[in-house]
Amino acid sequence: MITQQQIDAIIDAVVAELQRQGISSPPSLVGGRGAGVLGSLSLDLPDITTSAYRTRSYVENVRKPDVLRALMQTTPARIGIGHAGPRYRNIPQFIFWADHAVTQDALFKEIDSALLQQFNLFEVQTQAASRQEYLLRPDLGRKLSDAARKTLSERCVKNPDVQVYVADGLSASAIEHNLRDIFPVIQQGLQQAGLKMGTPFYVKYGRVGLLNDVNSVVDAKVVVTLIGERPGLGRAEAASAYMGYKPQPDSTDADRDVVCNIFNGGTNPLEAGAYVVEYIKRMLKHQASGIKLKLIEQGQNK
Ligand code: B12
Repeated sequence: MITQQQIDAIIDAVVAELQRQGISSPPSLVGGRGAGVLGSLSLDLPDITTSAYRTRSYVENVRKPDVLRALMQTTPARIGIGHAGPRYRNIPQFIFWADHAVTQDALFKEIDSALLQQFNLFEVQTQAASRQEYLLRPDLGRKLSDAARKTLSERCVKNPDVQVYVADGLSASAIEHNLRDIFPVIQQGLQQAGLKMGTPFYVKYGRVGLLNDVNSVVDAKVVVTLIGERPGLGRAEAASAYMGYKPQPDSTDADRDVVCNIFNGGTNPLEAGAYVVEYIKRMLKHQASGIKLKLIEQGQNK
């Protein structure tokens, strides 16, 4: 394995070589490394993740620039990125890597424990033993560990009207971005509707299908999980609320509903909280969720 000393030596050698070639500008090197040999060298680079770089067209010899610009304004999708022979051009390639790094960070991030404390959320874990296993074995993220099952049986109110719990899912960043806004709205909305709320908690390495296993312990009428969505490239802050009426061991996504894309810029978290409460009321009214709920409501509207 390469040591820090060896890394330092490589940096010093590269910097010395750059200086030898006469590359110099005002002094500012990240972290101050190489100050001894640096002199006036600066390694500052422009931030290619800013909108100035994202909204620019990288296509050469565009016949109708206005049309391309208008097209690019209609979508955040990667269009107008051009190509260099069969490959991406440098800047679009760098933007892609930077966005991919955001995605990786979101996937591997641990949730901020101060946030859990703020909402009195105690932590339990699914049967996935590590993040790596969680990613490779979605089935384990749908089952509570034995310890989690025991903790929930001891600490949670049983038979509430509504059980809400938080899970990291595929982006702990999404929970950190939205929980402070959405959670109080749901709590207050349920209180105002006179509904009994279960004891909230946090599940590490949770998948959507965990709703079923959680309900085998708490036996609620409606179960809701606030969970981090699969991060898009560069979009790590979107959460979802998946929910179901009386989830059973064999319940599927067809029995569930979702309010998705929750973040400031998608479905605003405050509004999303209100939607979730509305969904819960409809589920309780019709004693159904998912496709069944839709069919009942459609039938009534005919
Ligand atoms: C990944 C994904 C899928 C994957 C799920 C496979 C997997 N194992 O990951 C696939 C391609 C199968 C899929 C299919 C569908 N999806 Co989808 N999916 C997503 C996506 C991109 C991310 C979901 C996520 O991060 N979940 C969180 C992680 C932690 O959950 P998970 O446990 O790993 O995976 C479960 C959920 O993803 C769930 N799921 C995925 N899609 C849907 C849709 C609904 C309505 C429900 C209840 C559950 C559900 O299925 C997985 C297995 O249980 C979202 C986009 C978004 N912005 O959220 C759309 C999204 C949730 N899907 C959507 C839809 C409409 C569907 C389909 C109904 C499309 C169709 N007409 O067939 C199907 C139904 C899925 C089902 N299971 O019955 C919509 C929901 C819109 C809405 N408000 O109702 C979304 C928001 C996309 C969109 N913008 O339109 N989906």
